Amino acid sequence: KIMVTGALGQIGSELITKLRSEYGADNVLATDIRHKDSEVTAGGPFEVLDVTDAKRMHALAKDFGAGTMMHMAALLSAKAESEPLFAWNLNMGGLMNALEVSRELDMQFFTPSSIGAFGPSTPKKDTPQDTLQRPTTMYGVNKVAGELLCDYYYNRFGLDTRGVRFPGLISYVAQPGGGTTDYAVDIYYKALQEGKYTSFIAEGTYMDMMYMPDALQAIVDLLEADPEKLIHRNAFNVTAMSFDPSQIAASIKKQIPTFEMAYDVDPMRQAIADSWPDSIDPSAAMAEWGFKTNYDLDKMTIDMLSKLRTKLNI
Ligand code: VAH
Repeated sequence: KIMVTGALGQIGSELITKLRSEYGADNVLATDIRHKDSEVTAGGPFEVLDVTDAKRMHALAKDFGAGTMMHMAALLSAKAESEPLFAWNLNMGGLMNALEVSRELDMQFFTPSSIGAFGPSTPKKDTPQDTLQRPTTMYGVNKVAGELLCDYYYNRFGLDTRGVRFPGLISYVAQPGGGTTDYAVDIYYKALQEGKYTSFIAEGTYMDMMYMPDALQAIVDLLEADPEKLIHRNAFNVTAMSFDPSQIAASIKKQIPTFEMAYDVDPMRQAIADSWPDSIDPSAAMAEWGFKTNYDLDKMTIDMLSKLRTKLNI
C-alpha cells in the first residue's frame, strides 16, 4: 500500500492515476494540503495533509497500513526563490517528517530530486551522475540537502530510500506551479489558445526535459528495481531530451504552421535556468535499473497538442 504526499501537484496528480491502475485504487492513499474536486480526490482514498504536520502524517500512514511513502509535496524553483524561508521550512521540514515516518513504520521511500541540484560550477554538458553540486538557488540547496538526507537514512537506518533527479517535466493534466521549466508546458496551452507564445526563458537556453508518461514509468521502474543492483540511490540522473525554447517552438510549428514565438525574458527565472546543466548523463540509471524513455520532442508535441485540444475543448 502506497501513501503519496503532494498528490494534487504536477507529478502527484498523474502519479496517483498511474499507481491506482498499477496497484489498485484502494492501495493508494492520496494526500495534499487542500482538497480539490478532481480525479485524484474522487478516484480513491484521499486525506488532507500538511506535510509539516508530522503527527498527522504518521497517523495517516499507520492507519492506512502504508508500506511505501512517495513524498512529492514541495515548492518548485521559482517559487522557492521568491520565498526562500518558506521553501526551506516546507521542503526540508516536510522531507524530514516523511523520512522519519518512513523509518518508524519501515516503509520504502521515494522522493524526487532535480537537475536543480546542480549549480554553475557543475559540468554543463553530459553532467555526470557523481559530480560537483554547488547550486545557487534555495530550491537547489533543498534538493542537495534532500539527496544527502535520503542517503543518510539509507546508510544509518537501512531505510530503502530511492530517488531520481528529474529534468523539466511536461504534462497536460495539472499545470506546474512556480517552476523554471514551466515555459515548456505553458507554450502548448498558449499555442492552442492564442496561436503564439512569449517565452520568459531566452532562446539558446538548453535544459533537460521529459514527458510525464516517461517520468511516471521511471518512478515505478526504480521502486521495483532489484536493490542488489543499485549502486546509487539518491538520486539518479534521468532525462529524455535537451532543448531550448526555439526548438520546442519549431516542433510546435510543424503541427501549427501559423504558430508565432516571442521572447520577454524574466531575469529571475533566466538566472535559475542559466545555473542548471544543459544536458545530464542518465547512464547510471540505465545501467542500474533499466531506465528508458519513449517520447522525444516531436512525439511529445503531437501527444501534448492532441490531449490539450480535448482538455481545452479546442
Ligand atoms: C522547476 N519543474 O522548474 C521544476 C524542476 C528541473 C525543473 O525542478 O523548478
